[in-house]
Amino acid sequence: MLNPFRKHPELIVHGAHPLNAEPPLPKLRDNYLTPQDLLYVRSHGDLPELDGEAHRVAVEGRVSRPLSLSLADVRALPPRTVRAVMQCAGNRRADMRGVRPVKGDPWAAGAIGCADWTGAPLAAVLEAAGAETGDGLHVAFTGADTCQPSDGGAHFGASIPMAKALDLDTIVAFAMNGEPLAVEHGFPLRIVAPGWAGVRSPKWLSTVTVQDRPSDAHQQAGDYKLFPPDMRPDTEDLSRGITIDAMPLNSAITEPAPGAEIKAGRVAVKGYAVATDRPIIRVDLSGDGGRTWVQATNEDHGDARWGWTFWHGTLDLPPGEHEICVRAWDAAGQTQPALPDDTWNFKGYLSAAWHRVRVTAA
Ligand SMILES: Nc1nc2c(c(=O)[nH]1)N[C@H]1C(S)=C(S)[C@@H](COP(=O)(O)O)O[C@H]1N2
Ligand SMILES: [Mo]
Repeated sequence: MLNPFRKHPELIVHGAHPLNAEPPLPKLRDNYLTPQDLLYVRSHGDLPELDGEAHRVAVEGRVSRPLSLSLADVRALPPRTVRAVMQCAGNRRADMRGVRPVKGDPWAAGAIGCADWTGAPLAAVLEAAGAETGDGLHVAFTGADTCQPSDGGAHFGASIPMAKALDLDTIVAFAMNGEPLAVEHGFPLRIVAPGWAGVRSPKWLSTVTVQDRPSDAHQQAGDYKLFPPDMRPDTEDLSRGITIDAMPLNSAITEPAPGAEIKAGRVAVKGYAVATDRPIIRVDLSGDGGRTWVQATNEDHGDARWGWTFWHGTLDLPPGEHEICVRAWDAAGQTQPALPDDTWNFKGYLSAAWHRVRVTAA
């Protein structure tokens, strides 16, 4: 079913139309840079198959020279490669379902990946268009896809504030790990807004508009908001929602798998941790639900401001049932909440409590 889009056959498919799928966690942990066929796919509508030569991106709004850019035009600008995590605001939502029901697909911890993205800085595109760049302005994007009626029905749209747009690491990307973007990842051009929820990185980019307010599109104005814990679908009040931009500190166990039956003794545990633009300074592992902890080993990947950290460790587990937990710490000394209850919200966003995996040792 995934073959037309060359995705890995082992992806876990949450829905085929629109296509939403994530890789199995051990596979995700095999490569520091996620191969494109393993990157999760989050879509709200169709997957447009655009013509790489004919497609144009309109750059308009508060600009003195409106542009109609081809892929070749973007490739002609000085290229920039940014190592960055792409992560859905709904990553790990499944963990919140145990607290109370949540809306949306039950993503496990695989709605994330890390890649070398190559493109032109969005700032260079804005400069070529003679864009106004004052504080308070926003850069709004639309994609060529049409969202499901439940997702607003119109073209996908989102925006970022001007300061994020001018960060040289925010790019109009045409390649992932040196390969052209695949159809499902936005061919020919997408935005990569590093460290921010994936929704701020529109795929199949078709318009870039400089304006004095955030995008009116459903994905910006009516969705991807963090609501307070007392709110329910029938009391939804957009004015009490916080726009989700930067992603929180998070970590996950990729091995062993939930429910695994393992040999008692020294048990190898592996996973990832991520903290937007802060380094991960430590990762702790517990084999007893968080009563006692040991330190994991962070693997060295060089300095990548927007990258993730792979870690591994061992736990001594006697025969019996165990709850393995992980928690990461960032360079500001912050760590994750213990329970999904601590941050539960009815849309299941920013699920970042200690990741817990129950195993049986024999
Ligand atoms: N045009 C368009 N861009 C989009 C989306 C979409 O449905 N349409 N989904 C967004 C969301 S919510 C996420 S998490 C990322 C997912 O990117 P990926 O599918 O390449 O992993 O794309 C974002 N950009
Ligand atoms: Mo997302």
